[in-house]
Amino acid sequence: MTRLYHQGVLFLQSILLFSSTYSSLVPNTDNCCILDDRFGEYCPTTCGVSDFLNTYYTEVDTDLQYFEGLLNQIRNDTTTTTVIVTDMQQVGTKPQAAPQGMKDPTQKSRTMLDEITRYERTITENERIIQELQEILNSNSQKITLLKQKISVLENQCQQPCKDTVEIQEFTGKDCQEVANKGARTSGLYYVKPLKAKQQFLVYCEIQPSGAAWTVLQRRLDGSVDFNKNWIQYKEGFGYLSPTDTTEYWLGNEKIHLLSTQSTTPYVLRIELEDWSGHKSVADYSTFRLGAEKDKYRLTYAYFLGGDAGDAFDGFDFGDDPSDKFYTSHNGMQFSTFDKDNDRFDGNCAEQDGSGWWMNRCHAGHLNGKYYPDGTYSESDTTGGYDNGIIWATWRSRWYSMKKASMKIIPLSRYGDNDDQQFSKDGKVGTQGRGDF
Ligand SMILES: [Ca+2]
Repeated sequence: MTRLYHQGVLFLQSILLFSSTYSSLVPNTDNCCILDDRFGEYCPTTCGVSDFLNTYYTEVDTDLQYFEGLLNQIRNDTTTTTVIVTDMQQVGTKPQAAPQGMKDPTQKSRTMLDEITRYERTITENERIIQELQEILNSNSQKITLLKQKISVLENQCQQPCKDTVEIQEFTGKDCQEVANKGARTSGLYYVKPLKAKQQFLVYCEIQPSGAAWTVLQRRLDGSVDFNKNWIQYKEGFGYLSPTDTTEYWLGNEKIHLLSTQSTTPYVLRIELEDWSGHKSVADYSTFRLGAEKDKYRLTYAYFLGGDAGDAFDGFDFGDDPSDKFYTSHNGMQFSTFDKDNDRFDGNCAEQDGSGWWMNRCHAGHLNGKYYPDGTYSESDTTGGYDNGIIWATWRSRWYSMKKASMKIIPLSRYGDNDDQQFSKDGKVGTQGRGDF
């Protein structure tokens, strides 16, 4: 189209030149600028030119309109091209804004990308959780396997006949002495049934080679049992009996009552002590009896037989008050626990000292007290500043707690058969201790 446009322009220029240079009737190259066969053999006159123009007017007008159309088209194309070039330049220099029609799809794409990213994160997190759960599952599976193995072992054990691991001797009697009288010669656990007892119960019998047999009522040796118990617990007994007598316990006030009052034959009570240096001592009391519960398990005995531990049950003069000895004696005292105050004190001795005992106001001998390793203790070690250890004031200070202590009884008739009497006949009493109540 560009070539046709130029041809049209040259043609118009030729016509205009011809009109302005017409001057002669004889056409030649000098006077006729246009020698065109369409004008014949003459130079075209004004009319000729007019006819010529009229003849070609329609054609020329058509051509002109055609050329005008071409020009408009070229102009539009040029404008479009300019816009495209400008846009391309802008694209080269800065981000091209999305056409209006592209905004929604782009926004949708971005939203979709955000969603995809979010889902990817969720998937990653879930994969991590799944891995953790898998590890827990594996751990639990291992535990289950171990438990199944243990169950299998236990099932095999359960299919075997039940066997008591604690050896209980076959002999029985109303007390350990009767057990020994029937032939028992081995110390250990025996069932006894005092005359008034409704049922038999287990005790540790300490049987001497001579056949004399002690029934053990109480034992302290390592502090493994808490002796701060209530009335019912002291009544029924607590702690643990063992075939080797290596555990701590209180046999129980009701059992002690049944044992000690079952016949006219009096019992001897022996107190055995050991300090933290390994020194041992005893204190024996004749005709020991423990009253019934209705009399609050009252302690009575006839007299002090002897023993190098001294007669702490008779009280001790601590030097604080002239009445010390009277108010720390134990013969005739009822039993007290923190929940049953039967003492002679305005306060509650059992509660203050954390034990059950035949409290007066309060004590000179106190074998159910708190266990203090190494023995020596002080007011600052206690609650309220009370001497609450395992005390025997006629042998050691009130601020010295025994390493071991025990209480046991034997019929007076067999008392002389003891193989291990540890005191002289005059029952020499130690005086190094000081205590209070
Ligand atoms: Ca009281």
